[in-house]
Amino acid sequence: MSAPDPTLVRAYGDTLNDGQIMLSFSLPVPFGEEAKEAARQLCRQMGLEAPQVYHAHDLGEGFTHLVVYARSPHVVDTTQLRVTKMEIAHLSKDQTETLAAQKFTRKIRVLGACTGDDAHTVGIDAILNVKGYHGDKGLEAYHCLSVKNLGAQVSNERLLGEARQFQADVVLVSQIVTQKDCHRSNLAALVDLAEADGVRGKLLFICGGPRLSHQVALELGFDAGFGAGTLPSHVAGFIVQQLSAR
Ligand code: B12
Repeated sequence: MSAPDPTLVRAYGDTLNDGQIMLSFSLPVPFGEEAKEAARQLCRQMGLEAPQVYHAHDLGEGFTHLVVYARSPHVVDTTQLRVTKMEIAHLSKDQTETLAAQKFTRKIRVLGACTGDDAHTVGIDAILNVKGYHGDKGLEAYHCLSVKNLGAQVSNERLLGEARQFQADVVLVSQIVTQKDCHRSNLAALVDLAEADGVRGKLLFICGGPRLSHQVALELGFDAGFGAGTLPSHVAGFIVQQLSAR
């Protein structure tokens, strides 16, 4: 097989450069042939070729869930991509502890919460709880960190109030639900509130969630953002390196 051309990258389905992609979506159309044809027409309007409905499922109440396989004729030149990435080394727990011992005489105080209406605590717990995630110990296991986890559905006002009381150095915010972009508005509102309270520059603000990236976090006024698959050691290493540099 010849090497892929990085200037002409297409989606890969069965063979290199076949442009095949799979889409999953729901339509407010009752389950049946009309729903499948509506899905195919939508795909053609998106510029996709030869759409095939691989799966259709009756969601009830006049809705259908569909999975469509289709060919995209478009290409991406990956040599021209400019992506904002975290320019920081990934340290092991021991390396982070050693750096912190050299740089700080007290524990770094980390306050975490899942904010707004969001009740998904598994992500923030994976980062903070001592047991951690994927065999990687959580921030509570670090000697250099003192951690407080406020849990779910914490308002921005309460989070900043608790940050003041706890004398936090770092605020960790989890946003899992992204319906109607509520994660963006909620995170932006926290930054506005922190600025109004005069604490934005004094604390390290970090957000995370499966549909967040470092780039989006910076756009929203945060210091960093972590996405799906983040390990606690990524976050601990970032915190200690970032605060050491300040
Ligand atoms: C478990 C679950 C629930 C549980 C949550 C229990 C709990 N205590 O957390 C329950 C049943 C309560 C629930 C409820 C709902 N859920 Co739900 N839920 C899920 C599910 C299946 C798994 C989420 C999870 O635990 N992932 C595992 C963790 C480890 O991964 P993670 O969250 O991505 O976290 C990692 C990273 O993102 C990152 N990270 C996360 N936070 C942070 C924070 C910081 C600071 C950092 C550094 C890193 C970081 O690190 C973590 C480790 O790597 C997802 C689907 C899915 N497969 O993701 C839907 C999902 C998130 N839920 C969804 C929805 C819609 C809901 C409801 C609205 C359903 C309803 N109609 O009632 C409610 C909302 C309740 C509310 N008010 O929030 C949607 C969200 C869609 C969207 N785009 O917004 C999803 C995606 C399902 C779907 N496909 O539709 N849910």
